[in-house]
Amino acid sequence: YHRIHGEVPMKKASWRVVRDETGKEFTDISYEKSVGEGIAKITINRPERRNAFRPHTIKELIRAFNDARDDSSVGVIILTGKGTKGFCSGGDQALRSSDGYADFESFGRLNVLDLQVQIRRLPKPVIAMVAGYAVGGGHVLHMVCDLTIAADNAVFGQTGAKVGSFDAGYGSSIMSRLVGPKKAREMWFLSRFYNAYEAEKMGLVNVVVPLDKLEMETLKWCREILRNSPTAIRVLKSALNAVDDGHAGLQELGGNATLIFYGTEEANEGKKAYMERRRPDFAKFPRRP
Ligand code: S0N
Repeated sequence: YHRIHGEVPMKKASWRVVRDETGKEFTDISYEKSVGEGIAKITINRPERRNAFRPHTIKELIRAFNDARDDSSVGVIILTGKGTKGFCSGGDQALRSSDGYADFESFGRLNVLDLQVQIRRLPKPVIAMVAGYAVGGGHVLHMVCDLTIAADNAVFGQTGAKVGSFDAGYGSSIMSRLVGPKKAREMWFLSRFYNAYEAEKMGLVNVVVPLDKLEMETLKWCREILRNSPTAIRVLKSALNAVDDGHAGLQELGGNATLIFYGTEEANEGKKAYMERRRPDFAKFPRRP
């Protein structure tokens, strides 16, 4: 097997900066694509606040993720935080108001919930590359990613019960799936922090690597994924989420079945017959056991 597939190359990526739709640079994030490879990297860029997000940060993240989804040359997306001290420390507490988080508007938002759903439904793998703190809403973000590669300085935890907030959506249900119901209660009720190795043992992260190897290891995982069938991965992601995501999960999985069916002669016969104003002839297609 290895003789056929060989090792993935261990080389640095060459990153090209992507600007927003109007040609301006993003302010709260940076968005890059690797030259000649199908990897996009989205970085929360507020290191002075341990990469806490404000509504504007989330709006930019949503736009970058949309672009990465629509770009058919991208096969895998890395989500990370600027610097080595924080992946993301959750919502910016200085901006928390009585109706969510408010930055440039007179009302608050919890638009990070939209981002969580977007990552979950995005038909390409999203990998959280975590150095430093992934806490509060930042911890939930790494949990909704498909895979997490952690540096050995990473710290994981929920702070909600300490700072008067909670995520009763994915932040609770996905955590319970990942670490089990007892451990999830421990994480939320006690607001403890866990180091990278404890997180690995709990099933919160896929692998722990030395900080200076973090990006290289993440690239290795990306390249391994990129060698594999994009359609298989697309269907698998929706299948792995389907039960937990209920109707929305089945819709995503079902949409993939339709997408694949459209590529068959059988489906095409239905469309062709309609266009040619004749009765479709499905008799030639096998009724498989
Ligand atoms: C991350 C921590 C542990 C880092 O500690 P460290 O290394 O000692 O650094 P600090 O000196 O504490 O921090 C450096 C500077 O960064 C600022 N800062 C850090 N985190 C935040 C933050 N989240 N908001 C605003 N500022 C932050 C510090 O203030 C400091 O600034 P200066 O240098 O000016 O003093 C430590 O910083 C820490 O514990 N941070 C707070 C973590 C936290 O409680 N996060 C919020 C948790 N809640 C959420 O994320 C909710 C998310 C959400 O949006 C949501 C989702 C679903 C449903 C509900 C909600 C909801 O919010 O209600």
